[in-house]
Amino acid sequence: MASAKEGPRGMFLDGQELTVTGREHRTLLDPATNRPIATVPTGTKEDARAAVESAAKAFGASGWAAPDGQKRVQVLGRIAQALAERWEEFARLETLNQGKPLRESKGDVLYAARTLEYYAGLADKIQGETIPVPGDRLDYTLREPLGVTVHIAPWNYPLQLAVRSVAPALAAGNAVVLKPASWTPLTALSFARLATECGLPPGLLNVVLGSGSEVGEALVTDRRVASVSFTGSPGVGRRIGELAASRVVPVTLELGGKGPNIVFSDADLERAARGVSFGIFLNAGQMCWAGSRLLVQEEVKERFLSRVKELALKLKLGPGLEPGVEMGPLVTREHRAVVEGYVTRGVEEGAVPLVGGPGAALSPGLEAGNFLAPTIFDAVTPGMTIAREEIFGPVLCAMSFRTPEEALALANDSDYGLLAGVWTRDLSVAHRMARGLEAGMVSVNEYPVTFPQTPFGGFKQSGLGFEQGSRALEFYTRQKNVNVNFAPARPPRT
Ligand code: TAP
Repeated sequence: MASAKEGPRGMFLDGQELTVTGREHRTLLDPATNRPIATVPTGTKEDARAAVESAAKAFGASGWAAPDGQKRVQVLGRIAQALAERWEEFARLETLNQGKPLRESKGDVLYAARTLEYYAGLADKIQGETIPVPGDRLDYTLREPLGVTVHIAPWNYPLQLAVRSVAPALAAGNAVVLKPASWTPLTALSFARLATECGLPPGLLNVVLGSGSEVGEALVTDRRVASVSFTGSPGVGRRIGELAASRVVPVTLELGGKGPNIVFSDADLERAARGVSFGIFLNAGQMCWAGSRLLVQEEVKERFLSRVKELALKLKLGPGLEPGVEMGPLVTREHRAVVEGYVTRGVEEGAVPLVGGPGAALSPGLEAGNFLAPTIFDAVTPGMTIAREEIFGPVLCAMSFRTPEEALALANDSDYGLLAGVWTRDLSVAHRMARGLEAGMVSVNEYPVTFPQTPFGGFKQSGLGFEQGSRALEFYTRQKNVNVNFAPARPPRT
């Protein structure tokens, strides 16, 4: 079990965690108390280069990329099973480092295990096709791994989002370098150790630590790196996209969101209220796919909001490791200050807090942590900053609409397009909304939801490409066309 303190940890290179002394370190803090929990070395460009070197060597020498994929099926399957069995250790570590309630961390760990299991099952099914062409020819395609793939992960789902792209990359036969977010590297390090114990050859999964601007950019610009999978903020995503474009390597960008959760008056309103509350207060709202804009049909708005308000007031805030806690702290003091800034801005621009708001009181005992009361704003208009920008905290912005057309126009009036929710009993409305919504994912009568086998990605500023699902494997392979002329040899000219 993870203790309340982890002590020094190191980078994971070439199959080993290297705890070294005499280097610059970062002290990680428990978001619930701001007490130190572990130290990790601050990586440099040289560390990034060493991680890529380790991956490049392993890609060439380990036999991992063998076309039949049998070893990959077996090893990834073992990792999936071990992670599921050891969920508690990983969940406790995630909560200690990131702050979310233990039951959410448990869900994240089991989701990661299921993702590994899913891609283990596909690792020996990566195949090309034969293409009919004229004459005595056989034309076929091969799908080959790319080589060294880089994965840059955020802090809101540290393990789950790292595994989401690492699993298909490994399943396709690549060697991986993972850079977790600087504040939340612990589960990624433990995962790399677990994978090695389960038989993953050394060098196939390297975890390099350090700042995005130094280590992240050194990885993206390394000429041995064949692809970049990035999950994080739109600004950094654009920068990574530019760097990757200058080297002509493929990228997936999973960026932000401003999810509309649209409630029609005919919906099961109790179920919808619970879904809306879950969709914004889960993970203290630190989710790209948070349902942060509530659009509710005018005739039920007052009744509906009062129920969501009741649910918000009942949420038990506290340290994620305490039993019964439903909402944990925000990840860092700095991030809490950003979210508080949005709450203040909301009031300045004329929104009305129904719950929470600037300086909202917290239960005694929570002062030392990064806790923030859930906030619900009414009287929000589409032009307000809180209606347009991603807040990444427990802040719900409510607006109303009269007709499905008006709901669509409001929902689509955003730079983002990740997940949109629709709550109705009318199938015709549900499908028409699903067609009209400018979002990479639409969920009807539950929010949020995704599975390892379904694509996850956004439109507009929410990203480029997608993760998850069987077709995500295509991103981690390259296609080669082979043409064979088998026409009989002509008799030699005399
Ligand atoms: P970012 O600041 O963008 O950080 C994400 C990762 O990128 C971290 O590992 C970070 O390292 C690294 N990074 C920062 N600058 C970099 C650079 N110049 N080059 C290469 N890497 C760099 O995001 P965040 O604050 O951790 O996460 C919040 C944002 O992520 C939100 O906008 C949210 O919507 C988005 N997000 C999106 C999704 C999906 S699936 N669309 C999922 C989760 C989060 P450091 O930690 O060292 O800065």
